[in-house]
Amino acid sequence: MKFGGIDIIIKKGDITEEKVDGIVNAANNTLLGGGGVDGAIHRKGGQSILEQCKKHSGCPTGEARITTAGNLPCKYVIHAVGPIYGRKDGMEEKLLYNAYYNSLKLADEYGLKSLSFPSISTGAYGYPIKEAVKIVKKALKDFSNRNSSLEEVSLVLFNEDDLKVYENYFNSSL
Ligand code: AR6
Repeated sequence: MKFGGIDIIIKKGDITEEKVDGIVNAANNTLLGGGGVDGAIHRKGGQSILEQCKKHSGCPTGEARITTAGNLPCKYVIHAVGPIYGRKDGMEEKLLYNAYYNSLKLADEYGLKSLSFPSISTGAYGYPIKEAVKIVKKALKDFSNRNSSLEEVSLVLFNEDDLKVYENYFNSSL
């Protein structure tokens, strides 16, 4: 599927194995690591990612910061912070949108051509995936209206159920 000039790929997989210019991490405000996809990225990427994260001194919800990727097969990691569902006073939708949109902007600033996202906020942060996918599609569509370096964006889901939710919604006319 194509949004503007960007190929959108939806697949099942482990984002730490993506051989792309950049992967996005579902981080927290400290940027100092955690569980889930964040834990996997820091474990496989090694100490150099943590050292660079420390220099950023945290990241507000809805924003993103970039580091190189250490031992991972990609070049950069964009650490984006999604909202904890139910704890942001009705601002969750906007904050999740911003996490995606700001990651895409940062990828463009660094001239990345290929970028892979996990499903931000739908694990430990409890965002219902059927709601989150609507925001992901909107952010990608909106971003594809501007010129950018990005040619390919992959949405990498960790299990079959999440994959189906994404495929169904992206293939629908909504
Ligand atoms: N590749 C792709 N997706 C993955 C992988 C992987 N290797 N591992 C997990 N997922 P979560 P959040 C999926 O909890 O909800 C951390 O502790 C997972 O199945 O990683 O944004 C941070 O430090 C789920 O669908 O991120 C924060 O404190 C999705 O990635 C907090 O969790 C996101 O789940 C962030 O919570």
